Amino acid sequence: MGTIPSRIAAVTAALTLATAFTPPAHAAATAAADPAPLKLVFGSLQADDLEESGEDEIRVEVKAPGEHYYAWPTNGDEADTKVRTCWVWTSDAAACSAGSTQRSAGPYVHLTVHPGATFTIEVWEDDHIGDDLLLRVPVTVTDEQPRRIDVTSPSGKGFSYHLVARLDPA
Ligand SMILES: [Ca+2]
Ligand SMILES: [Ca+2]
Ligand SMILES: [Ca+2]
Repeated sequence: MGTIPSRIAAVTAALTLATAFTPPAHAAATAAADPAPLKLVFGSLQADDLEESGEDEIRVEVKAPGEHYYAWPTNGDEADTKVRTCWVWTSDAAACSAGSTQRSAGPYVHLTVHPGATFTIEVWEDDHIGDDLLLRVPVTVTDEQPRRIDVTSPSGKGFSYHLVARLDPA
């Protein structure tokens, strides 16, 4: 995929784009009051079975209509991940299983969204030939609270990742 400098540029752009997610026109038109914005809080990402042998090199991206950026790691690189590693961004939102090795995931690019917005979280494994998609989570933001995102790789892929996140009041 892209070179590291272009990834850093993408992350820098994302930091300014993160607040650009806006409610769709119909939501703005029908809401009596402004819908309360929500923030995407990443909890944890656990590698139960790797895509490669040894270590997977992983990153998290977020895509929305007209937007695409690298959410983690924020240095534009990938995180070297051994089997049973559980990356923890936010401990009270994490769901690491017993026997996993918890590691602090450090910072991620924060996203603010409004009810009615849609976005997709993707986890990728860096590869020379073509990066491998480990997880894809489409999210539609609703007023419903609490909003929890809990997804595992489809079975039969030869790898398994478990991502947990939530939407909190911004
Ligand atoms: Ca590898
Ligand atoms: Ca790789
Ligand atoms: Ca690979």
